[in-house]
Amino acid sequence: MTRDTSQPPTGETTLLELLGWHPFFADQITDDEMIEMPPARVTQVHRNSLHVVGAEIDTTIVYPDEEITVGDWILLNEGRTKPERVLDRKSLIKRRGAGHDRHIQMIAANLDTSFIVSSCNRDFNVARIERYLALAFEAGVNPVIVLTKADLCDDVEPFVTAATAISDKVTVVVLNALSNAPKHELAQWCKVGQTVAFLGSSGVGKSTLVNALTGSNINTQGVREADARGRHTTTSRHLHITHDSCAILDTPGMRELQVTDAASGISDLFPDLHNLTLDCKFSDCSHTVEPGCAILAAVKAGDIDTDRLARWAKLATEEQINSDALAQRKFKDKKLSKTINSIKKKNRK
Ligand SMILES: Nc1nc2c(ncn2[C@@H]2O[C@H](COP(=O)(O)OP(=O)(O)OP(=O)(O)O)[C@@H](O)[C@H]2O)c(=O)[nH]1
Ligand SMILES: [Mg+2]
Repeated sequence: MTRDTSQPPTGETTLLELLGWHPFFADQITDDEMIEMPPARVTQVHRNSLHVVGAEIDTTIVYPDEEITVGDWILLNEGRTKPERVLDRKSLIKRRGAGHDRHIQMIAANLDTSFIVSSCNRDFNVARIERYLALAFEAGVNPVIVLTKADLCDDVEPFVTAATAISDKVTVVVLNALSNAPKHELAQWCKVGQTVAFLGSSGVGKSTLVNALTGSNINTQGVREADARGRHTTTSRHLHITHDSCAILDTPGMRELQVTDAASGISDLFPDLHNLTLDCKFSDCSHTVEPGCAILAAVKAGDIDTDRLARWAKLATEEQINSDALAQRKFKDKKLSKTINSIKKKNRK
């Protein structure tokens, strides 16, 4: 925590507002429930516990049966020891978890803006930024690309040009995270009541940006000289609450960012390619050999950047494989639980 939450906030802002409380959540509970089951926001998730903060609440509680992620709003039980209810989420950023079962890993809930951070050096990678953007679009979270280490770069223009070309729906900001720039350059997304997250590879400056916005002193470490890679300094997600601006989530650099259940996010990111696929003769066109393929026709006419096309194809194929596998697993789980229930029923007779 970067704030002593037992102290009332200054001015008209309530503590719940500083935490990101919003009519969307208030509409889900009655006045009586608000008193009996006080709302609190999950600021950290551990294996067996959650850290939650609310009005006069700043405590660790047990992890319930239901899966919960950082940024969730919960209603606490009377003893304030466990969640009674998880409120519906305004947004949810998720990816395919590690392992063979292709389960979904929730990264953060109820974000308004995700700052996708990359530095103006060898870390910069359009395909990786596109992955983060697809996840943000899918979640309905506003993405902003933040290019750091401008002070260490002789010419930021090629980085800015490449980042700006990714999507006309995304703003690009270039700055020195160690200066005063983050406070004013990111101010429009960091108003009271908003929740923002910093996402990106290790070493790009996510914690440095959190420090710049909150005035705190989260641990940061230099990157490896040889390849500009970070040292995975931040090891868990932590939602920081500020006195006078937004709630800010710092995240560890993600080694692998596999997309799943993100078809509409990918379409939002590549709307031109998605629209072309609708003109293909066959609805299951693979865009490789089929006659009447609108994508192949556009390639032939020189209307498409083939590198971008290859990135889209890779992302869309990966999404489909992961989502199909997930749907199959869900189907199998459903079948299994049906079988178990019918055995239980028989045994009861
Ligand atoms: N000169 C300069 N250094 C920066 C800038 N942003 C970050 N750094 C430095 O880069 C190193 C890594 O920054 P961190 O903030 O720890 O990076 P991170 O993204 O949080 O990394 P992980 O926690 O490992 O995911 C630190 O030494 C920072 O001081 C910048 O804009 N300019
Ligand atoms: Mg960090």
